[in-house]
This record gives sequence, C-alpha cells and structure tokens, in this order.
Amino acid sequence: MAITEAQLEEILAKYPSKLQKNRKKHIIINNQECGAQTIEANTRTAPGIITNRGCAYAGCKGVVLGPLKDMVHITHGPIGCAYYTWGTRRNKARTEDLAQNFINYAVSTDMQESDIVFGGEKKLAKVIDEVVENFHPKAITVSATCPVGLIGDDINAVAKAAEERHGIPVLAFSCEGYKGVSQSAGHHIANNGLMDKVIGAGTMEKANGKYPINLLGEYNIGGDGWEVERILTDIGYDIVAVMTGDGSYEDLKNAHVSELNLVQCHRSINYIAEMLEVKYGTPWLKVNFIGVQSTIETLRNMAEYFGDPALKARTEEVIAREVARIEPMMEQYKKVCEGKTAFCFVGGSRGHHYQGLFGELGIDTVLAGYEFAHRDDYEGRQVLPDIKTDADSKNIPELHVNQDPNRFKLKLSPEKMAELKDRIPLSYYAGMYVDMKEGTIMVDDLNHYETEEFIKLLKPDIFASGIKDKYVVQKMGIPAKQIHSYDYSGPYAGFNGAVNFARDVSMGFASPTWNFIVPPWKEEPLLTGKVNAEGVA
Ligand code: CFM
Repeated sequence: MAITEAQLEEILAKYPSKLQKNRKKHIIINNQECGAQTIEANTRTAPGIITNRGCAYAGCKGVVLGPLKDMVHITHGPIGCAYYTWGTRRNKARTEDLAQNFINYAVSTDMQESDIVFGGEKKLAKVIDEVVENFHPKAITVSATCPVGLIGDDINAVAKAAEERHGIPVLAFSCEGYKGVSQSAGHHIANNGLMDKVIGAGTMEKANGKYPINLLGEYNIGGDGWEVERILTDIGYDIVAVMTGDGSYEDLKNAHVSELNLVQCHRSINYIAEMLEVKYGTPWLKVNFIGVQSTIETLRNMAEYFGDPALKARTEEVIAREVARIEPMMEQYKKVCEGKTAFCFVGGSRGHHYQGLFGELGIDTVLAGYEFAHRDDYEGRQVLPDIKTDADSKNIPELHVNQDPNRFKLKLSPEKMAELKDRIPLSYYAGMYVDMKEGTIMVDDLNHYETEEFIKLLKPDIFASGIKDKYVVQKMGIPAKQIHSYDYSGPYAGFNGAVNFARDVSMGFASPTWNFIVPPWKEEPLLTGKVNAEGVA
C-alpha cells in the first residue's frame, strides 16, 4: 500500500474531531478486498478551509455558457465576477464571420453599491440594449451573481421584456454563486436552461450526413475539440453540435437531429445527455479522447454503435495511420517519463481521464480526485439511486422533459440497446474508481493542508492540478502541470494531443530548475521570536 490507514489518521489528526470525521469520508485508500468502497462527494466544504472549488455562477456562465461563441454572455453583478470568468479557461473559438465571435469579451453590469440598494434591473435592461446595439448577436445570456439573488432582481422579467423589445432570445440563468456547494450546481442550471430554451428550437428535422453526432462535455480547452473534430470528420462523422467548446447557438438549436450523443465530461453535461435520450430517443455514449488507448477505444465503440462494416474499416484505417505516425514520438518521451509517479487532482472529470495518458507514458497515478464531482463520477452511475439529496442539491430545480411527440425516434431497438450495453458504455459511466490500482488514494475536494501532507508522504514526481495550488507545489520542488488550462499549451486530446502532453510533461521532468529551488525558509527564518512561559512571544 502506498500509504497506510495509520498514516492517513496522522494527517487527519491535526483537524478538530468533527472535521476529522468529515474529511475521512472524502478520502479512500483503494482496497479491492473491501468490495465497493464509498466516498462522500458534492457536500459543503468546511468553512475556513481553502480548496480549489469555484461557485455556481462559474459553472454556469464560465464553464457551460461561456464557450458559446455567437451569443453575448452578460454577467449581472459586481465587476469581479465577470473578471474572474474572463479568458483564463482557454476555451478557444473561431468563426468565419469575425463579427459574430464574442468569446473574448467580458460584458458586465458592473453593479455598484447604489444598485445593490435600489435594485439593478434598470441597469441590466440598459446593458442588454447596449449589447444589441453594438454587437447584434444571435442571442444573449444573462447570468446572475450572488448579490442579484440577495436583493431580488427579477432577471427573468428583464430578459423577457428585452426579448420582446429586440426580437432575439435573451436567456436568464439564476446561477447565483451560493446556489450550490460548487460550480457543479451551475452546470446543472445551465444544462436546464439550454435544454429548455435552445435545443430543439431549430427547424431541422433530419441531419446531413450518414453518422450525425453531438459532442457533449467538450469545451475546446487549448484546442482539444478541434483535434477531436479532426479525427471524427476524417472517419466520416458529421458533428451537428458541440456542447459547448467552439459551440454556437445556431448549431445547438438543431442538436435534436443527431443519432448519438458523445459524452466526454460526464459531470458537467450528463443532465442534457439524459434529457436528450428521454425527449428524442438518442442514446449517449461515454467517450474519452484523452490518451491514445482511450481515443482508440472510443472510436471503436462509436463504430460499434452504428454497426456499419464500412465505418468500422475506416475507423481502423485512421487508427492505424495515426498510431504509426505518433508512436515514435511517444516512445521518445516515454524514456523520460517511465517509472515516475503523479498526483492527478482536477475538477469533475479530468482527474480520471488523465490517468490513462499518464499510464501510457509509464507514469503511475498514486493519488487522484475531483474538486466537485459527485459519487457517480467516482464509483459509477449504478450508485445514483443511493445518493441522498441534501438541502443544497434541492436548491437546484430539476427539469422534467417528456417525449417529443413529433421528433422522438428510438435509434436502436430495445434488444439491440441491451446487447450493445453489454459491450460499450452506452448511457453509462463507470467512474474513476475501477481504473485505480490497489493502494492508490482517491480524495474528494482536496485542500491545501492535505495537498502538502500527501506530497510529503508520497513524494510524487509531478502534480497535475490547477492555478490555485500550482505555485505552492512548485515551491516544494515538484513540477506542476495545469490540467485545467494546460498552462499555455495544448491541445492534449486525441492523437496529436497525447504527443503534446508527453512533450510538456517530459520538459517538466528534464528541466534542471527543480534542483535550484531552495525555499527561503530553509536558509533563514522568516519570523523570529521567543516563546515565554505563557506561550506568548
Ligand atoms: Fe468537465 Fe471541464 Fe472538468 Fe468541468 Fe472545470 Fe475545465 Fe475541469 Mo477546470 S467542464 S468537470 S468545471 S472537464 S473548467 S473544461 S478543467 S474544473 S475537470
């Protein structure tokens, strides 16, 4: 075992006893002999503890809505909220008509104290008018931040009036930061809004192309989505809509015509995937384009779903060509990486997905986890019926959809569906747990104290995480790779992405920088003082 229960107890012993018990439920040392192990997730972070989570507004506007390029996304709130979700996620987008790409703008109502006191509705209406006048977008979103909910601005009424004034959709999202325990709540709110107001609003009844698909939960960070599209179009798939990386309102409207929905990030978009199945009869397939083997497996599963021998043959052709092309490069980087260990702690899906890519390079993931995922992302969707809804999750309205009387079409017979489900992850996600080795650690909502303690104990060779802990880790002499924004690099998905990732990680290991880092406190004390009999300096 990489660490023992006793060592874990020692780390937790620094906490007050109530917190000790709480954190213990969020940490698992994988022990296959115990059978299925249960982890606690999607519950409140203890107040005062610094973790890496964001808020509901970040999950709604920043994550799901923000990448839709032909809509202007208005943040109704103080300027800091808009600033926080401006650009740093590196979700890229391009348009033929440059005037219809609003991705680089941060539009905010810039609420001031007087707006908090007297209400911000008039200001919001004015900002919508200005946006229409200056940008002429296809549609607009309005996302609420904490104070909006607290003072009771009716953003739905403002949006509705603006829709009538301007004749374009204005969608209001009540995603106040406090609506949930993390950004996960915001994903759900955004999913509901898009399903309710956008998907299906288009007039298309039949897709172009033989294999029409939607790509869900792919946000084109560092260009990931473009690499996935390159591979899929090369094989012959027709991508109707991407949700939401480099995505557009125009495409999303017609997403109902697809024959299959691919789900890359289960956490952020499983709600839409499920609702599309109920409303239009379109199954979803859990895919993973991170790592060479996962990409190959995904492509084969997709071909299996459509069951066409010509598609299967073309899939194998592309796989063989791509693997032959990248293998020599991967081999070279593998020599640098082989035998190393990693921590892989990311938001709600990458903590799982990147373990495979690390493994292909010969790097063992010894600790992994998610900031805000739910139990099903750790343990698999079979635990869904056992998840208790608490007061925080009840805060988010459920959207119930029904079969569309005209557009619902069973894509597969129930027999075929059952047969395929035995072989490929159709409408199912198995979670991270099954892919983790005996003795490795799974941590939910890892905090900064635990980060340092686990590093001291396990001494990983690389720490894959984000901006909020990167610098502390680097100061401990360990290379840190941002798996959220990819630092300034990418794409990391698909075949080309695997090579980029291997190169960047190898650079981290090969750099002599780490030998020169001596934290200042190791050379001279940063604080000096004496402790007297009463313990006061
Ligand atoms: Fe999905 Fe994401 Fe992730 Fe996520 Fe995110 Fe992200 Fe992430 Mo940062 S949607 S859950 S809310 S894969 S922004 S593109 S990297 S925490 S693991």
